[in-house]
Amino acid sequence: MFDKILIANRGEIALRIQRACKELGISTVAIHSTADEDAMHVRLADESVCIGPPPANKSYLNIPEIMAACEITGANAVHPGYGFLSENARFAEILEDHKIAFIGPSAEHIRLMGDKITAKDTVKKLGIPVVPGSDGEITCEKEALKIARKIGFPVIVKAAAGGGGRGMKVAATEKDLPIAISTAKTESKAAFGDDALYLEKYLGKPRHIEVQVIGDGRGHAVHLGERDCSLQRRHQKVWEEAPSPALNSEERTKIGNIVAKAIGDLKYRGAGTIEFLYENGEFYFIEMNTRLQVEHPVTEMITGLDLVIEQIRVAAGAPLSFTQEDIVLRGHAIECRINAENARTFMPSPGKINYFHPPGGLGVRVDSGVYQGYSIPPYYDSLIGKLIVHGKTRNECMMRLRRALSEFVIDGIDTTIPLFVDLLNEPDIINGAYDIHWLEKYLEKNK
Ligand code: MV4
Repeated sequence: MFDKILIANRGEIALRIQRACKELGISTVAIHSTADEDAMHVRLADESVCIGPPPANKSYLNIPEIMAACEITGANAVHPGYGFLSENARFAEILEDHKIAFIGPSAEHIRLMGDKITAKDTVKKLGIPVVPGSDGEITCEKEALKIARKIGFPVIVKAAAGGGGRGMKVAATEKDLPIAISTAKTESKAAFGDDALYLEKYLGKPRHIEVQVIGDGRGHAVHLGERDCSLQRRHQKVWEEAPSPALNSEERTKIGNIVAKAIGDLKYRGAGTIEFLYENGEFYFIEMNTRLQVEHPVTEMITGLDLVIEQIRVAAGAPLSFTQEDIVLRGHAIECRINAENARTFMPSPGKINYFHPPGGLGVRVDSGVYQGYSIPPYYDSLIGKLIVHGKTRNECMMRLRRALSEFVIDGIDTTIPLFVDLLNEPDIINGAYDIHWLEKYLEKNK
């Protein structure tokens, strides 16, 4: 097992990883920018290293500085958290070259899934259902049109280097296809330096349902059920819940077993998430994330597992401490992302927190890196915490969530807390009857 882990991240996730390290008796190294000298992740770490100025590309994305921090502290593993370097295959490779463990999958698996065309091709061959489409890169307009006619309009053009909603264009009819292709190509080249595109049938009203997996790198993998992340705004998740209100237990078991088998066959090591669109009772793979996700706590709440501890164990070469039969999904969990943003306009709201009172009680978890008196710097994303609530049933969970939100006080800055209070009064939310477009439509209606 590792004796010292460097955490290459900030905010709530850096604290989350430190907690797991402490429970395993592993000492922690925080890295931070000059903007984060007063951050909680720095205060709570055993050691800390300032690695650069505020902009992320000079600090949290600065690989040479992070390697130097590993060297001077003698860290023998790095946990990247989410965002920043968490899906950077080159970073995983450099660490490997320096005999420092990357707490995540192999560089090869990160690279494989980072290219959305090779990812889709790989999982399809492993038996995971995918969205009908081009079976690889589209190389000319004529060929694209032929495929589009075959699968039927509307179609969506996606960038191989994209993901998370970047570089996508919908073509409603034949005449829209050339423009969709050329703009997607130009945008993808500019954003990623890669203009490879692929084509898919456009699904109109799907849900976003993702399956959590963990593999030991030797062929054993288990699934930990799904999360429904359909409530998004501009490709940012806002509310996540497990289990999905849309699935029955047969569907859950079926897709879970397909995914676990595939990920085992890949000899995947670490935690991963297989993202699907779900429509009319069918699952369609879209992407795989090869990192810990923001919303992992809802899975922890219904499984009782500590996903970060399991990530650390498999990264150290240990087998999984459980089998599929050991996993029991219990009750219901919902996560609300608390952003330092205005709840109506979503304008960022950095600044000083004058008063901070988090909720507590049975079934309530708050993962946050902020504290009373802390000033949120303007340089990073606006997630300042997550409220995660567990209950025996979805209804109990929502009652508890209302109660927890009513206790939560954050003064001095705007937060997204009032949005969740409103959402919990919406019949569609109460009934779990929402798709990926529901939230944007709701926000448009209630402007
Ligand atoms: C789609 C789609 C409809 N049909 N693919 C957006 C993010 C990226 N991960 C995939 N995305 C989509 N892919 C097909 N074939 C609609 C979306 C999409 C979406 C997906 C999940 C959650 C929110 C979304 C919002 C708009 C579009």
